[in-house]
Amino acid sequence: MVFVHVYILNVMALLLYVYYTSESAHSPTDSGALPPSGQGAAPPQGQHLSPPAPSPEPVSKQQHDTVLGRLRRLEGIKVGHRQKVDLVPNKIHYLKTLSLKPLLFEIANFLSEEECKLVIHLAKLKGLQESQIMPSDIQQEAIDEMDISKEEIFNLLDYNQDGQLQMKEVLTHTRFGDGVWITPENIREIYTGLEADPDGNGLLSLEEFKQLNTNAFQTYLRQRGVQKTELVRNSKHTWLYQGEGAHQILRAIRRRVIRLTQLPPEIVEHSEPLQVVKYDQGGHYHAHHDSGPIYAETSCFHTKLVANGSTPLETSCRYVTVLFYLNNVSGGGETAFPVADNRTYDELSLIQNDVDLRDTRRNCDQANLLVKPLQGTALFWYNYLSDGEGWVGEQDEYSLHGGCVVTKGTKWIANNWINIDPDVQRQIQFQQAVSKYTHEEAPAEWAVDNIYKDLHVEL
Ligand SMILES: [Ca+2]
Ligand SMILES: [Ca+2]
Repeated sequence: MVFVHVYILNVMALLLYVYYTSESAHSPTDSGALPPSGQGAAPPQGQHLSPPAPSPEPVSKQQHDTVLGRLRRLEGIKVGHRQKVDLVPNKIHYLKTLSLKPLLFEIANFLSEEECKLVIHLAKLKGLQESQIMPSDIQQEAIDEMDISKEEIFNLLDYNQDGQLQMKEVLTHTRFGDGVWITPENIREIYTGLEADPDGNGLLSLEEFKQLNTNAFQTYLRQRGVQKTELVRNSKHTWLYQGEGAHQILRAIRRRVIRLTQLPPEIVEHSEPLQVVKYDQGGHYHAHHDSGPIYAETSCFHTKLVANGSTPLETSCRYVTVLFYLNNVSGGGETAFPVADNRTYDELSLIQNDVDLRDTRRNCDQANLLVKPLQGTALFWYNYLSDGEGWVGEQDEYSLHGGCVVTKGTKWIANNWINIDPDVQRQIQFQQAVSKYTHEEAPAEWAVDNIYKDLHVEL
């Protein structure tokens, strides 16, 4: 039910945006729902909503140093730069900078062929599950329970405030969570099927919008039947435990990731297990962020147990992604970074006329950066910027990426995410709590699969 959660999260984020902009004393003539200037492009997924939250009691640099250390962050220098890294004895690896926004590196031969084969083998033994199940009506019910008027939603969507919803404004709205991926053709199909646009001008007025259910688009498509290729992601995955007692190769990969990222071993050791993903021919994953934006109210899945009270906004707090290619793919399956090193990031400009740059079934060829899968190669990038104090800062929106459609053969990858709470106090409390249970019987709620239960980790 992650998608329900993510959907609500985004609606909440939009509402919070209204709240923050209303609070920030613009002139009373401001609508409150729009950013103060520029393109009028309030990011639909709520990025830019508010500055990252200052910790209630800011932790001094000294405290960082004594408890977890300041987080090392590698330097990219410039695109194409190569630096030696010491990962395994008697072997030289090079870290090649692929982009600075996001800070992204490629490491050839990070895994040996045997290691790749073994990870695939272990994943098969474990069994893989569909990464995305068909959406259900639960989402609609959840939204119905929220007290948001149609006018409010319309105003939030109508970024250019012209009283009409353009195609791209509708498309960004439909990108919440793991639902059906909606294309411009779908929108036209839905307008016709639901007679949603009786004046036929291709735009939705407030009156036309009011006639639709909040989730009318998804509901319509589900009722007409949805193929797996029409979902946000079309793959199977499983999780492999990497902690103490795990297979020696999985342990070795974790240690190598620690050397690569130079992040505190205790943080890496208590991050998510290894996710192994299989894309069959025709599989894809449209462009997305691995972890969400951070607002004052945001909490992380992994530190929820130590956080005081619950908050409506949660995300996985994946500071770093390390992605491994486990095989050579016969056709397609590149990793696309549509806006890598773009001058600006603007969610709405990702959709131009009928071309949606996030669509990895159609538009990978227009991505700023494409990485071809090559067995053993690892990609490593930061999903968050630095806060300037040696800790996790704002989300790096440029880390938007997706898996291009596999046109021939099968694609196997694995992901290691390193989870760090942007609130250093909470991360410290989390580390203290988990280390307490390292050598004794942990209460059930501290089992790895429980800490990461919101990510559906089953070990
Ligand atoms: Ca508009
Ligand atoms: Ca119309």
